Amino acid sequence: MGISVTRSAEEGVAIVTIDNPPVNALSTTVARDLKELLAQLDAEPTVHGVVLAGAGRAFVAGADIREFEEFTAGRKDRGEGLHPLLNQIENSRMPYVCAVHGLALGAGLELAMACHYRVALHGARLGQPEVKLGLIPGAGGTQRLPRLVGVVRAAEMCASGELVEAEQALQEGLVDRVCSAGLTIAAARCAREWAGRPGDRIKTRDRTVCYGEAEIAKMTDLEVRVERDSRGAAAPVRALEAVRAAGATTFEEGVKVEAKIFQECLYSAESKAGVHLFFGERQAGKRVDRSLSAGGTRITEAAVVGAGTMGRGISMTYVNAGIPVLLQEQDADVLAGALTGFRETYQKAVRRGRMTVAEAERRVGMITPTSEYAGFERVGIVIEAVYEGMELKRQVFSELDQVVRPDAILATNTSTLDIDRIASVTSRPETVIGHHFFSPAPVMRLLEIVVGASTSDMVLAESLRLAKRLGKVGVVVGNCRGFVGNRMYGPYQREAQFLVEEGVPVADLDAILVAFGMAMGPLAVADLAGIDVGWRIRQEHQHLQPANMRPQALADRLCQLGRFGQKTGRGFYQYADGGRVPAPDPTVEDLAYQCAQRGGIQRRAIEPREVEERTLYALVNEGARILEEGYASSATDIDIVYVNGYGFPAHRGGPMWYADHSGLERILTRIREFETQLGFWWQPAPLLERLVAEGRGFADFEFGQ
Ligand code: 3H9
Repeated sequence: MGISVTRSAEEGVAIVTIDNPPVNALSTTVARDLKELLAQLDAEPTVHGVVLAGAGRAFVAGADIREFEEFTAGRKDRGEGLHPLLNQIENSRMPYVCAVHGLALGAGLELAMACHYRVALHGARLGQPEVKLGLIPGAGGTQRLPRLVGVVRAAEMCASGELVEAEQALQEGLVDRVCSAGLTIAAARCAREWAGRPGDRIKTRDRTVCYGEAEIAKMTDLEVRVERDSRGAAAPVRALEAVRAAGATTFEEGVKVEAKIFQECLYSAESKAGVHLFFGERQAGKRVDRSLSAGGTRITEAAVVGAGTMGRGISMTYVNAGIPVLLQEQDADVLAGALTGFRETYQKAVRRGRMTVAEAERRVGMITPTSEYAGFERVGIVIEAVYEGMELKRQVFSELDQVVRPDAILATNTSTLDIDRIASVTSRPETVIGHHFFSPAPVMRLLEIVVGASTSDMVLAESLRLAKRLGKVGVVVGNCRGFVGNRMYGPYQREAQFLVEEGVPVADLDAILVAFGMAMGPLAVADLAGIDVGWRIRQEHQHLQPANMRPQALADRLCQLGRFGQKTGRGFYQYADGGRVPAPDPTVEDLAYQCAQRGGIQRRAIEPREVEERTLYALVNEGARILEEGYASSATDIDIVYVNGYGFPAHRGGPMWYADHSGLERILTRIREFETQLGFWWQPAPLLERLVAEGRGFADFEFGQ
């Protein structure tokens, strides 16, 4: 780690390179060293301009996130943060040119904006992603960005964490030049050129901000949108507050507003949850022997079996990552429908300006439809995505065993079935693994990687690399029914339905959980996924249910009436004309009443608090069992699954983090009460009891302890 200075061929220009692998995080040490070195350069009369650059794959990806906890725990002093460094640069006697390649994020962009000019390499991306960590920019970003791109655009960027490509940054005024090669040379030439024109140099802080009636009106609209979309997270709204100060007051005052909000965010539970998820995601990708995890994937072509919703989504996910796909489907109509679907999706991206026509055509061309297994001998991976039935999947796997090369990965997209039973029909169970994608596959970030009894470490390591290449968060889970996500979702869904039988109207129940921060309420999700799926599974596994288990009477009744959810226009809600907007249906409330009567269930007024506790503690209790049984490597992995695959609010850190921070003792007390009031299925998980007895949390637990 270090900061080096070289002299450019352009006379009088010093090139300062920040070298703090892997992404040049601007730690307090790097900032201090940089400040000292720049002061020395300032004092050198032969230096007339400085280029700031980053070594390796990025300019600077932000402040060092690892330090945040040290600041809040009082182990390290933040001092005035990065402001002295940035002020020194901005007030320098000579021009500073920032050479941006790869990424300029958070404090990296703030550093770049304190420079007098910015030259970016094609492909670079810039942004203020702090909100994803429950923070706002804290080194002048909310004040300098509006001075370069305008208040409204800056507000959008700071509230969403969106990154912009170099070319767009050029159009929007965030960078001054874009080059396709020779970045440092181009930046040094600029520095030389501008050193000779001191009158043209404007400090970013001195640029004017336009904040008239039009901007104020747009900011008001934006605030409404951000408030609605942030699902209870505070940071996006607070980022707007800071950006607004850029329009309403001086730079110095604006910086003070920003500093106050940044400090409040830094100490917030939301920021701690954000940092927990950030490092948790990185950790999740390392659940394999280190020696196997290095290197790139060897997969250059994939095959997908089944062109239903999941098969189509998975094919597009691969193609979007640059991996061509053979798509096998025996039903000619389904296959033709899939191809039409691909074209329409990519054409839509073209219409929205997200893709060129040529790129759309290229991507459609990367999917080769086939009714046979032709070409399967070439591919490095096959992902099976046929209908969820054990016998069908076993048949597909025994066929694949005959046609694919011995070292190819055989992945199943099953969401519940036993991987080992599927693997057992092949002659190479070590190559079989679960790749459980979530719908819509190109959008949802989660990939549950399900390890069977025979799955080899090589196949696991390759799967983790592949997940990253596909832009997914791969979480390794064990082979139990429903794996991590769906196994926990069962009790959550069950309690939601029981609560409706007990008197909570369907729309109220969903609204309570949406207010908590869930992306959708559980009953709207059930309608979206199809209520019949759970109904069929319950029928198939009836023999496994304890005789005295309370039935999911309402869901069963809805299915008996053919109300399967959105696809039939009616489920827990009703949907007008094949639409997707749920409207409350009084019939369902009547049915709930009848189910309660028949089951001897008492109807009563139920507080929102109980709705939250019953549903969320059901998740937590099952999560504790999964953890104790070793089907997840850590509580953090469960959190990553829930935030990325099930719409759990990121600002609450995931269900296990939420439980730890709500207090396990209180949760256990409530679970015991539910067991007494409602039934045996609320029996507390032994791990929960143990952790409470030992005064520990899920975060402290490691399997096998
Ligand atoms: C900020 O800047 C606040 C300021 O406004 C104000 C301050 C006063 N710090 O993700 P990867 C590590 S807040 C420390 O696997 P990729 C990461 O942990 C910050 N470490 O690679 C991992 O380590 P390891 C604003 C960091 O290519 C390694 O780098 N910035 C940081 O998939 C590789 O990471 C952000 O929020 C960091 N800032 O993605 C950006 N960044 O190998 C956060 C990365 O030991 N970072 N590491 O596991 C990212 O979004 C992604 O890591 C990035 C690379 C896109 C950069």
